[in-house]
Amino acid sequence: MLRFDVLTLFPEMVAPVLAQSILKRAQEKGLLSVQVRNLRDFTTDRHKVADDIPYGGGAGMLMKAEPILRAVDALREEAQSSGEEIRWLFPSPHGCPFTQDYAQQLARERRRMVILCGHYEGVDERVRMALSPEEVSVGDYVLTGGELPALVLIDASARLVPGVLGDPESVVEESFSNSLLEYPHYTRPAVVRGMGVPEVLLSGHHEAIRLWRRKQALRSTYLRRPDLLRDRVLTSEDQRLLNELMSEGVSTMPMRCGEEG
Ligand code: JDE
Repeated sequence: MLRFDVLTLFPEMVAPVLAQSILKRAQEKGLLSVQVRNLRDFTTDRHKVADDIPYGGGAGMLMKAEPILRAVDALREEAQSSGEEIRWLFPSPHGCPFTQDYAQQLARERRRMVILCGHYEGVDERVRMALSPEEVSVGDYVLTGGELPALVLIDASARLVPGVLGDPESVVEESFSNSLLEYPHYTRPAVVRGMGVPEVLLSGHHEAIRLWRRKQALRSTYLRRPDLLRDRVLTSEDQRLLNELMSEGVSTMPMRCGEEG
């Protein structure tokens, strides 16, 4: 069972997402367990203050160290009494990049994983000093807090736990796990606003379908993420399919990403 605790000032940013769809079912099946805990419950003052202004001045608020460290102590005691070990995760733009391999590693984790969600402009540095948590970044941008990254870590790892997805093949075949992008998919009806379905997919010819899909995956990867192709050793089949694409003059598509161009 994959086990997460999320420590957050905003449990309502996290809990409702876990109560939907595949993550909900994974918990019902006993394959995933997530406890969302409110950091405000670990404040000691009457007004339950969890943030404060930075020493030295400057804009914005910081999360106070003590409520977080009290929550950490409570979790440590809880884990100790049940003989569990803890892996501390800290979503942050300063962290190591979260990748599919990283998700795979979390999916195999036997320890309890506690995700500390920072907020505001950051967290008092003494939390890092006391805990040396594993900082993990879900991308090179700044968010308002660690709650969305926490959900990203849980979602990306939970779906890799055997039994969470219906069809185990869908995990193996898809993008990144075999470092090619996906081939195009079609479902009924056969014609949508005048657009048909590639003939081969209706043929029932399994080997032809497999080759078409492989070729389309190579085409899509070549056009959108050529970096993924450069780093891999091609099988002779992939080499042949790529050669076919080249001699067909693989039709290029303009790529527009973010605000560039
Ligand atoms: C995680 N990619 C982005 C943000 C933060 C200035 C403003 C805010 C120390 O904890 C945090 C956590 C977060 C939320 O996570 C992300 C993120 N992967 O934004 C800050 C830091 N500097 C601090």
